[in-house]
This record gives sequence, structure tokens and C-alpha cells, in this order.
Amino acid sequence: MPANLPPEYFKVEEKYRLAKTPEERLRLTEELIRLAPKHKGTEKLLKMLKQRVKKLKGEIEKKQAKKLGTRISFAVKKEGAGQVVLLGLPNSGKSTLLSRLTSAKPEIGEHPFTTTKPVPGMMNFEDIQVQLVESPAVVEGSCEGRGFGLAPFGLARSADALLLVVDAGEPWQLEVLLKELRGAGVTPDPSRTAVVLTKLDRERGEFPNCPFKVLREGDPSLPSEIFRLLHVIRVYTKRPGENPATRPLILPEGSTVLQAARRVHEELAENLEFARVWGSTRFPGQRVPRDYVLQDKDVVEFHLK
Ligand SMILES: Nc1nc2c(ncn2[C@@H]2O[C@H](COP(=O)(O)OP(=O)(O)OP(=O)(O)O)[C@@H](O)[C@H]2O)c(=O)[nH]1
Ligand SMILES: [Mg+2]
Repeated sequence: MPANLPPEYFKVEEKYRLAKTPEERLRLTEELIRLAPKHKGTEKLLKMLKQRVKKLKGEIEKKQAKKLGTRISFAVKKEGAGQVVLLGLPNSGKSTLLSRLTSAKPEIGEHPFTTTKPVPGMMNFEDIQVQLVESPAVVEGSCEGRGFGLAPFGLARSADALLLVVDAGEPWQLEVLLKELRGAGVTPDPSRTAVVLTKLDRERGEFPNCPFKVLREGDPSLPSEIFRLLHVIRVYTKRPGENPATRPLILPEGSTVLQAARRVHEELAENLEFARVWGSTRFPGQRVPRDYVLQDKDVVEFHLK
């Protein structure tokens, strides 16, 4: 059956072909739908046009979400030995976890979306502090602009480590979280990411296998497990004949004696001949070369040329 399209239809179609933005294309497609006569012969055409409208709307929504995500700056200034971001679905227990591990007092609510801005708190671990930051919730469709849009992913990207907070009674939450992260182009590094199960009273059976270490709220080893995700070491410097510093230098894992010296002072690094190390060496105070790789809790004494 012929479609019998009016001449205006072809004019608008020509404009559509020249249109540059999805907004313009959407407007013109809607006009085409209006102009097309409604009968059996145009059924297919109308179906195609309606699908096109849906696709364009999706495109526009994505574009807006990107704009929103970059406009709302959720950045939190880093403090302490590293920054760990808590990501999770609404009501998964992020604020409760944050309030248990730090002295922060986030609002804890029965309703989803209680936390609307990132909330930082400092977690004590032995002689140092680690910054934990609760992100506003991730929802299904966050990566396309729903909820807080891309803002949680911006936080996740700049974090030193991630905690994926999952309600133990709703293990499917992890999949949604990972799907949204993927959609936003964030790939969590399994050596810097852990799942934390909350609401353990709601747990039903084993948690499914996943590429991340699964930790449990309330576990006394939680602070040390979180510290390990940062991949940093504590190094205490000392001068000959004196006690080691009480506050450690925080260095990336794999740092050498020379890199530790550089952190103290460029000049110290330049004049460094060797060091003595207590901790990771075979003997206390063992003499080591400048490229000796330090370990967590080492004490290092620099000796100059
Ligand atoms: N059953 C149970 N409920 C809990 C537990 N811990 C927290 N809750 C409840 O879970 C709800 C949500 O807790 P929040 O810590 O505010 O969750 P959230 O992830 O920060 O939520 P949003 O900020 O809204 O995304 C509150 O009503 C808490 O009282 C728990 O161990 N067991
Ligand atoms: Mg919260």
C-alpha cells in the first residue's frame, strides 16, 4: 500500500538529514510523525520514527547526565594516608558503616537517598588515619544520569581505593553496582577494591563468588584490610643516635630508600650514600644500598656522603 506522504514531509526529512544536534533531530522526527498520514501503508514508517525518537531521547539524556556530572563537583580534598570511597545502592548501609569506622556523624535514614553529598570521615588505623568518603548512592541508571548522575563515579575515579557496600540480604546489589561502574567507564582494580557486607542480620547463605575480597561490617580486621587496599607503606626516619620519628612517612608500596630520602628533602637524596634499616632487614640496623626496597613499618637511618 502506498504511503502517500505529503510534500511537507519530504521538506522536513531533508532538514532532518542536515540537522547537526540530537535535539534538532528529535524535534524534526516528532514533526515527521505528525506529518505522516496514519494508515496501514505508513505503519512501518511510523514505527521506525518512534524508535528513532526513543533513541534520540536516550542520547540527549546521556548528554545531559554527562554535563550534570561534570558540573556538580563532588571532589573531596584528600587527607591522611589515602582516600577510600564507599559506593553502594541507596539504603545499603554506607552511612552506618562510615559512622562505625570514623568519628563522622552522617545522617542515617530509613528512606533511600539520605546522603546527598559526599561525607568524609577519618578512620584510625594503628598510628595513622585513612580518609573514608561516603558517596551519594548509585542507582540503576546512574551512569545515564539518574539519581546523582555521574557524580559518584567521579569520586570513585579519583579515590585511592573503593569499598563496594552491599546489603548482605540483597547480594544482587553488587551486580547493579558493577554494571553502573562499567557504564560510567570505571574499572575497579581488584587489588584496590573490596566488597563490604552490611546488615549481616539479613544475610541468607553464602555470598556469590566475585573478583573482590569480601569483608564484613564489624570485623575487627576491617581497618587493616582497608589500609592494605591503599598499597602504601609507613616508614619512620631516624637520625643516628636518636629515636625514630613518631609520625611515619607514607610512601607507595615498592618505594626505595632513595625515594624515602627524596620525600624528606631533595638535598638529602642527592647526598645519600647508604642507609641503615630496622624491620625488614635480616639484622636490625643493617646497612642497605640506596635502591633497597622498604617495607611497611621500616625504620630508616640515612647516611650521607
Ligand atoms: N537490618 C539492619 N538494618 C540496618 C543495619 N545497619 C543499618 N540499617 C538500617 O539501614 C537503613 C539505611 O542505612 P544508611 O546507613 O543510612 O544507608 P545508606 O547506604 O547510607 O543510605 P543512603 O545514604 O540513603 O544511600 C537505616 O534505616 C538503618 O537503620 C543492620 O545492621 N541491620
Ligand atoms: Mg547514607
